[in-house]
Amino acid sequence: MEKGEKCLVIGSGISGVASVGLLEQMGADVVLYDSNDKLSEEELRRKLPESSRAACVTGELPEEIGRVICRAVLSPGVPVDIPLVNRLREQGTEILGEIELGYIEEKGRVAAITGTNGKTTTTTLVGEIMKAQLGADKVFVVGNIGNPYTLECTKTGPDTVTVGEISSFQLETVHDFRPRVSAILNITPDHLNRHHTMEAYVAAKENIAMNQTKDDICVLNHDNAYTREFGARCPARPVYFSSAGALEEGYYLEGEKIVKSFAGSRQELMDIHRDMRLVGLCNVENVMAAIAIAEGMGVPMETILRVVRDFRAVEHRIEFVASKGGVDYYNDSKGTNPDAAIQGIKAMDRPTVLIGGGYDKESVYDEWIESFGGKVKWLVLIGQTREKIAECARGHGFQRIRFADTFEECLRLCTTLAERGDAVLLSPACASWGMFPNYEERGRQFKEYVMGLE
Ligand code: UMA
Repeated sequence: MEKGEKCLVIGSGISGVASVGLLEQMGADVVLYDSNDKLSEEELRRKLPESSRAACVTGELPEEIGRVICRAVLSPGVPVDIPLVNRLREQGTEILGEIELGYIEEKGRVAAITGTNGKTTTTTLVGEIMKAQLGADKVFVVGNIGNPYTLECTKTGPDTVTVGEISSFQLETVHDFRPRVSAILNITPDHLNRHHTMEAYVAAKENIAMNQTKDDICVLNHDNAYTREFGARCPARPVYFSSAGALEEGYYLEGEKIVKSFAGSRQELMDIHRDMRLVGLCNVENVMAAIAIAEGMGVPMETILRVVRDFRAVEHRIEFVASKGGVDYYNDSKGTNPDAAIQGIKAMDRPTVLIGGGYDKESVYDEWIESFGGKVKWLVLIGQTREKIAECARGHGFQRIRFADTFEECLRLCTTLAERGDAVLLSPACASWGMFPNYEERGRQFKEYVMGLE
């Protein structure tokens, strides 16, 4: 980058603020812009360190600023087809995402994980495995998990590993990003309000491997039609995992055992009950993917299995909170789409009072409702999508529905409805936006309420 190059950062969330920092270190002349006109320029300035010289703009971006911008860095939440971005693209401004910007400064090896569900658990587990091998100071866990890549990339070196959880939003704006090992854990409909079509969503996910070559590895789910088929045209060497049946080559579940099979040699790696603290088939898949990724990154199997054995659930992902009055409470606030929420229900082994609803991402709820399979006793609905979900549930013959106007009312209702021996599961199949700033806050409020129960 040339010194003094005019760069625009769109979005003043954690990615935007970190991008400003990196661009300034790179010598750029930066404008931080946020389209939210409820934010003042002063508020944007306060998000930046005092040393920053970036100009701050909110609301409409004046045309004279737009015209002189050479590069625009998009925060993940900024759609690539809004008028401002289209205008910049048309005038020849380079458009890149925060992940691509971080990658420019990457000096070590990268493992990158995407997929509709399981990303956070798999990324965290791979991060732990890499730390066990290299030491905590040589591993950076970044991306959608909540830690911007641009905050960490300048600390990388030839002996470091970056493990990235990369969302489809982030993959729309990569250009040269090339992980040594990539993974697409699964693809099911999600974020269709942003990507518009399933084809566009799948294409964004596949970008994770677009710069890879046969010297690299792409770990894929053999049980998912999209990812299985991608293996045939993937530029990297595909390595499959499956929880549905034996594979000639790959990692798979056979009875209670995770098995590795390559070049005619079969090895039983671990027992999913005895050697795993995570619950649910989705987590068996996450563990298989993590094993495949870590082996691809050159970690000895002995180290991998040692870490897997000790690894506990990630916060907000089918996380056991507490048992109160004979009722088990589970926080699956990260169940932000129907497919993730299906995994949440599948992991329950008792009658369940389920909390659903939230922000409308134009999802379809039929499969989620069908997965209730007699296990869900009551469905307590909140948020923007509650009517839509209720209508869908009734259409499937499920009538035990209650509405709540606030989260607190919802939690009180759940404690009344749940009986000794039941579970209460927060797994809403919707994003939290509208009622909460993010799913973490929704999960935290759930846990706080549960811990306060007698
Ligand atoms: N904004 C604009 N113009 C727009 C849209 C947004 O100016 O057209 C502004 C908003 O007013 C706001 C800012 O952009 O001030 C927010 O930017 P952002 O939404 O990109 O939020 P960040 O704080 O930078 O967080 C992002 C990811 N957010 C999203 O993808 C929506 C975080 O993922 C991620 O952890 C973080 O970068 C670090 O990489 C969250 C998420 O919900 C967890 N991800 C989705 C998911 O997991 O389903 C994909």
